[in-house]
Amino acid sequence: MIFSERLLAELKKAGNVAVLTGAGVSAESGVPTFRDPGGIWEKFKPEQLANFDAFMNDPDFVWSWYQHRREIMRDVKPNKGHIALAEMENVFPNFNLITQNIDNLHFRAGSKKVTELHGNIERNFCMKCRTFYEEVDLNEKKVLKCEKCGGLIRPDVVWFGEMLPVNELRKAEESAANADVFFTIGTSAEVYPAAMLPIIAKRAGAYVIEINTKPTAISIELDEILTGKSGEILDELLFKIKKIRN
Ligand code: BJW
Ligand code: ZN
Repeated sequence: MIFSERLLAELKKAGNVAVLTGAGVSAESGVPTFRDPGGIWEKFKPEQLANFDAFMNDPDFVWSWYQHRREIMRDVKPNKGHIALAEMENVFPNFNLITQNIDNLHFRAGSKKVTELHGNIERNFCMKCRTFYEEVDLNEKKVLKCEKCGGLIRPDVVWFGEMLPVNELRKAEESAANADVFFTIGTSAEVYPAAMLPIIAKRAGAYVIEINTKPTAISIELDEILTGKSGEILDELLFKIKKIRN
């Protein structure tokens, strides 16, 4: 991949770099994305299963769906993209990694500061008394009940119609507004408010780059599009960055 002179110049001088990642970043690890054809979301749309009403209508079904996805996520490894992003934390004075992903792969790749906008699939909590349950047996295919109050236990992820965690969203918006360079990587940019972040960065004067295998809902608003797999592109980009920032 050939990177533009402009991109390299921006990266050479950047103090504040922010990155928004989506499911595409984990695709090369083998985690299915939400809106690409052929995935586990072909039969059930995210809007149908990732919401409160679906859970209340059939908690066992939605719970077993999350257990199935936990199994997939447990068995995969971070890819070159996650690893490059973890290394970038050490290169730029202020590097903010914001993710919509719930799969823990950024942490497992070594990133220390990660802002998780849509929660984390490894955590669960009681809907009645909010007791947290970090580890659950993946063989439990029926929804679990709280040991303290008998309430239903749900995954600590953000469903459609639910608020994003306030502090995380605020941090993400601040990082976007303060960024010199902003990357939006492996996300279709169809789900709000996360999809606003690249636009916030752009309006505040950042140089905004998209990395994706195909164009997205916001591509035309951005400064530069790098088309291809994020694992490959980020690995090459990190190599360049290390050279120019030496
Ligand atoms: C590759 C690749 C490779 C593949 N390399 N790239 C404003 C306007 C309109 C609607 C709204 C609005 N504000 C709020 C809404 C409503 C709603 C919303 O956005 N709806 C839209 C669908 C229209 N938003 C919400 O409800 C949010 N809450 C909220 O706003 O609260 C306040 C409020 C409430 C009520 C009314 C109004 C306001 C909550 C959103 C929660 C999203 N939750 C999910 C599920 C999480 C749990 C779980 O996983 O089960 O989060 S949905 C799902 O989508 C998941 C993802 O994080 C999210 C984004 O998906 P992502 O990551 O972009 O994945 P894909 O599959 O879409 O894209 C993958 C991309 O990768 C593609 O582009 C590929 O090309 C690319 N790719 N391989 C590089 N190797
Ligand atoms: Zn409880």
